[in-house]
Amino acid sequence: MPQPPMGVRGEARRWYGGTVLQPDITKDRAQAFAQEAFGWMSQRNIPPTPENFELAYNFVSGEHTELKRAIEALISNGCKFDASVMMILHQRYFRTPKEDDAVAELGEKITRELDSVLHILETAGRDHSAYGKTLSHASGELGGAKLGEAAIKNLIDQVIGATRVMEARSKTLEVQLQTSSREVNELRVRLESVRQESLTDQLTGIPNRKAFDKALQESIESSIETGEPLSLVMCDIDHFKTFNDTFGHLTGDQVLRLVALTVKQNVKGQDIAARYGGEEFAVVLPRTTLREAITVGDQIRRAVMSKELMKRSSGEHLGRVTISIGVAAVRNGDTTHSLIERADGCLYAAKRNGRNRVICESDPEVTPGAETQVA
Ligand code: GH3
Ligand code: MG
Ligand code: MG
Repeated sequence: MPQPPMGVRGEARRWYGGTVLQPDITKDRAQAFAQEAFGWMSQRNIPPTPENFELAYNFVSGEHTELKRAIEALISNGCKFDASVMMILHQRYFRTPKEDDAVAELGEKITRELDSVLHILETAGRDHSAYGKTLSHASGELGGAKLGEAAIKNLIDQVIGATRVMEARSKTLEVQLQTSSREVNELRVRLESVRQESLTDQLTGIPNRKAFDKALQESIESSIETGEPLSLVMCDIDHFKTFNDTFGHLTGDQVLRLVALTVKQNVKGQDIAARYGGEEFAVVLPRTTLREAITVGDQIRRAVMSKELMKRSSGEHLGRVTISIGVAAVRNGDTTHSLIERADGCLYAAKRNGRNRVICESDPEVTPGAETQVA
């Protein structure tokens, strides 16, 4: 059986997701449909991406009747199946699950717009075929029995009339298509910004826990695929409760912003610095060994303690804050949970051993399964 196009992570999970494949379909039938789907795509020069294959498979197998009807209508209208038409169809018939309400709402608006584009394309096809019929009728008449002048004039009038109607229709369709495509683009931009917002921490402006979870999961998958190292750095501000109690929560918030900025400024490229929660920050370091990650962690630690804090409104000196850091590197069989757990174990060892320090999993201070509460 032709293999699903690979290379993009997460495809395997999506492969049959959202389709109408019957679970009891026989292997032979599935194989035949898959081959037919690949043939259908290659005939039309359609790139065999997972989304296109999903469409093609469901079309050739005929199990998705609505999709089949839509594609057949487009074929009979002479529609060219380029990337944008395929994308419209995919969005229309195989939408991914809703992320959250705002994203879902925008997704629905886009789908409605895309529906109207599909409708416009189908109408254009019908108009063209009606126009074609008028022309072929006229040419049939002209090529047949000898016609009188009046009959010829009548035929010409019919063709001119049909051409004018077609011209007006085409203009309207063009305007409709332009409007729809502009709206789809605007919605797409808004969707992207809502998505971005849902992955950003409101207080500090850096990626939030959701973004971190996603980044770590993807980085672990990538590290398994490529065999390249991956490290995780977990940071926690020392005695931050006392800081808040002394200077107030709003000042504490400013410090959180400053620490976030400092962490971000001390990582680069593919590294992802995120707010893990409260006064904790995490950095995912792809292609980075444990040793290198310790160096990055220590740079962050030094940078944070080097900042002398001052209250903007009053000029009051607030001293400095320090952070404790735990570092772990990915191992065979690791999950996000196990990797975070080890880095966390190191972080608590750093707390136990006096704070304002970096501890990694190969350090003797780390006691596996040690109590994570620190006095
Ligand atoms: P340790 O050195 O053991 O980490 O001590 P700690 O006081 O930092 O740790 P603890 O877990 O006891 O307290 C964390 C504090 O972080 C308490 C909480 O008020 C503060 N914090 C968490 N999120 C925020 C926030 O968004 N803004 C502010 N200002 N403070 C926060
Ligand atoms: Mg904490
Ligand atoms: Mg703390």
